[in-house]
Amino acid sequence: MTYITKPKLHHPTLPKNALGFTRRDYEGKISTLCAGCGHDSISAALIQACWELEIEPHRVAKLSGIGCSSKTPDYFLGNSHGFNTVHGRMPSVLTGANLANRELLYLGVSGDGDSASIGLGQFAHAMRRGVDMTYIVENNGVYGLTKGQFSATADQGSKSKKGAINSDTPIDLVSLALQLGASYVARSFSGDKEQLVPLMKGALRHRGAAFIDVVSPCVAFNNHAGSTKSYDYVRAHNEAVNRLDFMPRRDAITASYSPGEIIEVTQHDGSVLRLRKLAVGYDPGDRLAAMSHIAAHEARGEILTGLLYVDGSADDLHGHLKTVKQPLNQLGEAQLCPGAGVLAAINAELA
Ligand SMILES: Cc1ncc(C[n+]2csc(CCOP(=O)(O)OP(=O)(O)O)c2C)c(N)n1
Ligand code: SF4
Ligand SMILES: [Mg+2]
Repeated sequence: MTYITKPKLHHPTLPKNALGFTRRDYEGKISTLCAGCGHDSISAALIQACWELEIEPHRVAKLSGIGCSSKTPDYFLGNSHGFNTVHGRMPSVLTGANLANRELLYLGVSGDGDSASIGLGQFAHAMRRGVDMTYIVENNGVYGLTKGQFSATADQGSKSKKGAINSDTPIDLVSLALQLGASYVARSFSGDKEQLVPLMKGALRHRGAAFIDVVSPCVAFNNHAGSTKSYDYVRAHNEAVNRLDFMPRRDAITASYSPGEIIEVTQHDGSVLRLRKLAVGYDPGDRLAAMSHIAAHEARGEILTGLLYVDGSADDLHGHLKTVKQPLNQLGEAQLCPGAGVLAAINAELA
């Protein structure tokens, strides 16, 4: 957490949206993450998406768990509601808040450790229940905050900063979200704002469980198999400064590529990601086809990005439970306690 706020003064010529807000009005505190961390690029994309959608900041509730990724809601939408929950528990707290007040826009920000390790059960139930939310996982394959242990999304065979090899099979959250019934499922890369901002805008406007897996390189701990050179680099350069907890300054990785194209992105550790952007003619309306498409590309070592699946007519948890439209704190005593007559009628039905 940082207590350092940005200056309130805005340049008078900054463009404003229809609400009269500049992008600066959607910012938060100054980030304390490592320079070049992919998570900061995701925060910037969220700021852009909310500004472009002309969302009133006070209508947003941002919730997160624990991790570098879960710290990021402090760095955007400083005028929105926020709640930093316990590790892996963001989905249940968000579900409760959402059921109590459906008038807010719910944004859940999490990490791969927060959602695929300790919070896997919570993630699964939020998806299958269709909680109306935008669920973003800032996926770096490690527990960044606690110094780089493998998360459940780490590639099998990848090498940690300490030299340990990951022998476990990775969890693909996108495939899981599809299987569990999420009605908006997408994947992107933190450094591809061109793709990420529209995906976020779509998710924020979607009714139901919208999930975006964002591959987000960790500049400090994302070593993988084949990155021996970078492992050596980190070891050679880091030993002397470890005690100071110093992270070498890096530039955020960016990627620009067209639909249908494949791009190889070299991460800070020298490892290479093969991102494949969905082709223009791809039909995101077929859940089963999306699942097999993802699996086929995964078998070729490619990470498929884009809007993988959307069901525009999906209902959400409120629809399933037939809840009242009014937020609970606005209900009067007469609605909350309908009286002995109503209870007697219910009892009579059960007799
Ligand atoms: C109940 C509990 N268990 C373990 C921890 C320690 N812990 C804090 S953050 C974290 C992992 C975070 O990883 P991830 O969600 O991937 O976030 P990142 O830092 O990589 O963005 C762990 C294990 C904790 N805070 N609470
Ligand atoms: S440790 Fe990794 S995830 Fe955490 S702030 Fe640094 S680069 Fe980002
Ligand atoms: Mg992580």
